[in-house]
Amino acid sequence: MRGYGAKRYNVAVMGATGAVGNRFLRILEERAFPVNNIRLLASERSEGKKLKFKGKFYPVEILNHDSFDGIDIVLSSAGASRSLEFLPSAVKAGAVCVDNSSAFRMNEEVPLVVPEVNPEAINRHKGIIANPNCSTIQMVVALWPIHKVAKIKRIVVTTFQSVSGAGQKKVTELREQSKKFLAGKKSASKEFPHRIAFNLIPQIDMFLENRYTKEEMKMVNETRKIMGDPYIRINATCVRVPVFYAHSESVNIETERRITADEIRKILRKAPGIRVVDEPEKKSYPMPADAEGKDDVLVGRIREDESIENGMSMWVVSDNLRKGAALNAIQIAERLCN
Ligand code: 25A
Ligand code: L14
Repeated sequence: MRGYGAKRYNVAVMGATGAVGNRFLRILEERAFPVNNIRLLASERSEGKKLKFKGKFYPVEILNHDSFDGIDIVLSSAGASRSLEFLPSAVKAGAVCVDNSSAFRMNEEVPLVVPEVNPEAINRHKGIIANPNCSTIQMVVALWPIHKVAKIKRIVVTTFQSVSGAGQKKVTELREQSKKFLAGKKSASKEFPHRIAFNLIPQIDMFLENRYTKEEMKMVNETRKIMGDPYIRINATCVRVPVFYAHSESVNIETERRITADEIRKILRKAPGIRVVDEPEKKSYPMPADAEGKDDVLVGRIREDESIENGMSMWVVSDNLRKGAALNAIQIAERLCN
């Protein structure tokens, strides 16, 4: 990176006008990231818009191959096709890119990083570091401390994913559809394959030949890469739910070594990026409404799976736009600056 060791960095945000782009700007402010200049990049549709950063308005520029002149760090959230097309130009211009899309995640040359799990992988980068899928991030943050002491052999996960994971337009669709539905009116589904208001859709991303969705297979492959264990057996079912922000997951694991629910609570209480919320007698457990806007991954409902030898079930909730996207990427960028 140009100016490595210098105090402040020139940062470009690709997809700055989107749901993740918005969180990028807020979190850079909150964490006082050492920004020298900021450049906001998006499509022609956003030309002329101005976005606020640290109390000042900055114009949105149209993303092109010359956008990265003088840029040290690129934070990208404009989708996989834009990342494939433009990040090579950013790397040529000398920038390091933290990419939120799925474009480079399984590329062997590209580290796939969750700082709580595999921060050391950052050092192997050749200009691009991939930020994992939101559902994968929150799951591995919760499971890594357990894997270290008890070795996880198998994971069965069902996700309950909020609409914001798929962008700002999906958030608007849930809001508008809900209003119309309650008013007894019909409303078309433009963004989702079916009505999302007062419904669940067991499809996120497209179906593959094995009848799983791409999102489900991302959880399998990305988890193995991040945890550095190609043998963990994983089965995922990903479901879209009518929630605006934060993804929830029912996670069941089988471990090699026996571990109790009490031990897991103790380990997770000390683990970075996690808040244990597990007092069922007080009706206390993680919920998306409580995770929205927060940085921590919330873990609760931790209980032994009595149907197998060494099994455990838990419930994991996190803000998909923060830890699932922008926050994790900025935590990676922070390590680049140290
Ligand atoms: O590869 P794809 O298929 O294009 O996928 C992109 C999708 O992935 C989401 C992203 O969210 C988008 O839905 N996404 C990206 N990273 C993600 C992550 N980690 C993620 N989702 C979850 N987790 P988004 O919709 O919130 O943000 C979109 C941003 O991408 C910019 N963008 C799109 N095309 C671009 C581009 N930037 C540069 N060049 C391109 N060709 C996009 O900017 C936004 O910042 P924008 O200017 O296109 O959108 C600004 C506003 O306009 C709205 N809008 C978008 N499309 C249309 C539209 N309005 C009218 N008509 C449209 N066709 C947006 O809602 C936004 O408010
Ligand atoms: O691989 O909820 O980052 O539709 C982007 C879209 C994750 C899921 C990714 C969604 C996906 C997300």
